[in-house]
Amino acid sequence: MNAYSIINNECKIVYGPFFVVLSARLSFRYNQRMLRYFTAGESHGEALVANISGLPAGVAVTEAYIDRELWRRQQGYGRGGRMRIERDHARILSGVRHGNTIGSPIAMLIENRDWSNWSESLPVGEGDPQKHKAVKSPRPGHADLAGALKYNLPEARYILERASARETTARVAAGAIAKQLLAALDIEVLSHVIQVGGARLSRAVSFEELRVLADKDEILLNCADEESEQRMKTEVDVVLRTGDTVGGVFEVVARNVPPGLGTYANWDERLDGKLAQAVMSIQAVKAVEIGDGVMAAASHGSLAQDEIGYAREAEGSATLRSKFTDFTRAGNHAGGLEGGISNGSDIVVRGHLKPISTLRRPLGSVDFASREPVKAAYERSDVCAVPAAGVVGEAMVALTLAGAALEKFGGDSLTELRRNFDGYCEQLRKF
Ligand code: EPS
Repeated sequence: MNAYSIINNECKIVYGPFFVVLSARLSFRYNQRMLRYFTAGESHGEALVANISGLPAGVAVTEAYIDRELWRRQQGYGRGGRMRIERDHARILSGVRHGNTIGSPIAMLIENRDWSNWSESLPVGEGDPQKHKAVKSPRPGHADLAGALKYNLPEARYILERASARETTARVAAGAIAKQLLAALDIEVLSHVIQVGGARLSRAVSFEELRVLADKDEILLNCADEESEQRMKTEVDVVLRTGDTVGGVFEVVARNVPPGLGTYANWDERLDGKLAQAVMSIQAVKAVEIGDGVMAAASHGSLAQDEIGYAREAEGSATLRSKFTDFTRAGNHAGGLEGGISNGSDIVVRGHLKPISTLRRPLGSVDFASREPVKAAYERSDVCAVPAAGVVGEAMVALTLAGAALEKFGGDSLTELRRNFDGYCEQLRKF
């Protein structure tokens, strides 16, 4: 017999002797407690929506904290005119009462202020076709052409509406909830910019400096070193003058993540793989690096690993020690992940962004209708969004770590989660 069926949300593949194994594995994975989230909304539609489900009850959540994260995402030198229109605010519609999660799905709504300029050209109903603003020639590097081919649409308006990085507003709102859960476990997630164009951060930056950056009320390029930040600004000035765009690298650092999140047991359960997918999914990110991954590829094994010591024996010589065990590490080339498992050091994930694909001095393209060569469409855009992408990176890392923590520690209330977490920390201390 060879049959495939979905019964009561449980996937069963029936194929002779494999029945039991496959059935057990699939239903176990399906029933695992999982943090789930998704977003909806178009760049110039009425609003963005974020949904997040699977959080325990009792996590303190404030709209003010979410709005601060949304504000941080809107900042940075090189943003376009749109950011002068929007004042992002997340309105929580469900799942939070009296300042705490209640264990139910959380829904949030973020209005697009720009909608008032688009309500006639992008109506939900049929509207007046004369008012439609078509995107007549696809931009190289944007989703325009691939999307139009895929969805069989004659031009790229609907493609850019959803592919636009405006969508990351909703991810940051969901990430802010995940951060508030992680804060209840003393885990912090922050970011900074380490490169814009050819200008690189010239020195090591402490976690304390990242905290100071996150608290600033004026953000230039979200770089902790002033001299490096000025060089980065010069890179943006050049493209502002020339009608071009510039990319760069952001780094997300997560502190106090206990050793043991994620596993090598199955390829899709590796935490490094999950983090890579989460960060790679951010618009314009073309490479993700964990720790010193890129440099390590050109290095020797003796230099690329982080030697292990023990606090009692290695007094003075050890450089890094987490709060979870007395094992020490001589460095953190691994970016806090070994074998797909967190190892107790800071988790360090870098997102490498290509330059934004909407150029004021447009590149060559083809007119969708005539197929004649033309310049790519230009719509108001940013010329550099690396600091903003860093804040989105924080959100994606926070959501991934919150999911991994909930899978490991479970619990329907924060009290239960914290008890499981504390019990595990006690086990680590006694190891
Ligand atoms: C984007 C184009 C610009 C950016 C936008 C991403 O929007 P608009 O076309 O409305 O000027 O500002 O990013 C945001 C709106 C945002 O909130 O980050 C694009 O095409 O990807």
